[in-house]
Amino acid sequence: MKFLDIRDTNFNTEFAAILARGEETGREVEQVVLDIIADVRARGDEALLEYTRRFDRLEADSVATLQVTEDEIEYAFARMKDEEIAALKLAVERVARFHEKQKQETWLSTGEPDILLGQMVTPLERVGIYVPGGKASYPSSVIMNAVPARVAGVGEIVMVAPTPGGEINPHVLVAARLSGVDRIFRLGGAQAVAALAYGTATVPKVDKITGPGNIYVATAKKLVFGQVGIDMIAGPSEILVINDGSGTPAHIAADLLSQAEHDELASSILITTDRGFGERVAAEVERQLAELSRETIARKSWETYGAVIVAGSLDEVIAFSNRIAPEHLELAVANPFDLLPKIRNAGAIFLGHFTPEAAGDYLAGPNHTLPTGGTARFFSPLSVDDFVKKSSIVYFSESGLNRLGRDIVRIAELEGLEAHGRSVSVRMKGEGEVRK
Ligand code: HSO
Ligand code: ZN
Repeated sequence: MKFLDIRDTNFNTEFAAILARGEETGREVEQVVLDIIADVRARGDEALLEYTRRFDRLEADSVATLQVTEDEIEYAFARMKDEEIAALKLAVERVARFHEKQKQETWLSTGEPDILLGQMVTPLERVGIYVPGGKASYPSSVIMNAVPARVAGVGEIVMVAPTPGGEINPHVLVAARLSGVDRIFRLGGAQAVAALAYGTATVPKVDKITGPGNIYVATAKKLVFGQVGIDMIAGPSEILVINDGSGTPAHIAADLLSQAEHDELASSILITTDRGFGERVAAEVERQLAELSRETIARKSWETYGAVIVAGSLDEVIAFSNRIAPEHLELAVANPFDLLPKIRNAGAIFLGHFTPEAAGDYLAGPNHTLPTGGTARFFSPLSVDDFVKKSSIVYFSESGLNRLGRDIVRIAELEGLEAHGRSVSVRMKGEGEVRK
C-alpha cells in the first residue's frame, strides 16, 4: 500500500503505477483468439466440442448435450436453502424495479401540423450473456446482465458459462432462472463468444453479447464487435473512498477490502482530508486482512494497488476523484449530498456512512456492471438502453413536402446529387414543370 500526500511534488509519478494497471493486452492472445473465432465460424459445433474438450476438460458427443436441462436447474434449486433463494429473488425484484425506470418510450411528435417525427424503441431480438467460470462465477452478475435485458423486452436470453470438468455453479443456474434466462450452454472462452456472434448448428446467433470474462473472452468480444453489439470491456475493479475525517475507520477498511478481494489487480483507494483518520484506516486494513478467507488475493491487491492519500481540502479531493473517474465512488463524509453535485465522473456513487459498495453489488437496484479504468468519463453503467435500439420515424404529408421541399432541393444541389433533388421536386406542386 502507498501512503501518499496529494500535495507532494512526486505524487503523480507515485500514483501512475496504480492508474496504469491491467493495460497490456498482448498480441499472442489476439492471435489465439482470432484463430479460435475463424475455426468456430468454419466448423461450428465440431470446433466448439474440440475446444470445450481441450480447455474445459469436458467430453460431449454433441453441443446439444451441453445445454443445461430443466432437471439440472431443479436440482440446483434443491441444493439451495430457502432463504438463499429468497435473497436472490429479492435482488432480482429490486434490480428489475430500478431498471424499469430506465425504459424509454417510443414517441411521435405533433409539433408541426403536416409532418410527424418520432423515435421508436424496439428491444434486441436475442442476446448472449457470458458468465465466467471458476471463482468469478457470480449469481449477482447473472442478475445484473439478464434483468435489464428482460426489462427491455429482449426476445430470448442465451447464457454461456464454462464448466471446467462439467461442474456448474448451482447459484448461477438459480439466478439465471429467476432472472428470465431462456437457454444455458456449458460453453466458455473465446469459442463461446464466437458461437454467439456467428451462430452454429446448435448455438443461436445473437444480436449482442454482454458480461464479464477473462482476457480471452474480452479479446473475443472486441474482435466480434460490429458483427454483434457488445457491452463495454470491463477492466479490473476499483473503488475510491472520499472521507473528511467523519465515520468509522473499521467500516471504511472493510469497504476497501471488499474491492480488494475480487482480484489481485483490483485497486482500493482512500482519499481523506484527515491524516490521522487515514492512518487508522490503514491499520484497520492490516488487522482485517488476516481475517479474510481470500486474504492472499486481497493482500496482493492492497499491497500493489492500494493507497491512502491525504489531501488539503475536499475541493482538492473532488478534483482528484473527477480526474481518475472511479468505477465505484463512496462519499464517506458527514454531508455527502453537498458533494454530490460536484462529482462529474464516476460509475456508481454511494452516499454516506451506511452505504457500503456491497449494497450496490447485490441488491440496491442499480447495475453493478460499471465503467472501469477511468472510462466513467464517457461510459455509463450497463442499463436497459444496452438492450434496445431506436428507429427514427419520418412522415411528411403533401403540404409538409411542399413546405420544406425547396430547401431539400437546395441542399441536394449543393451536394451535386440531382436524383435526390428530383425525388422531392417531382412530388411538389408546380415544381416539376418549373424545373424542367
Ligand atoms: N464489485 C464487482 C461486482 C460484484 N461484487 C459481483 C460482488 N459480486 C464489480 O462491480
Ligand atoms: Zn464487488
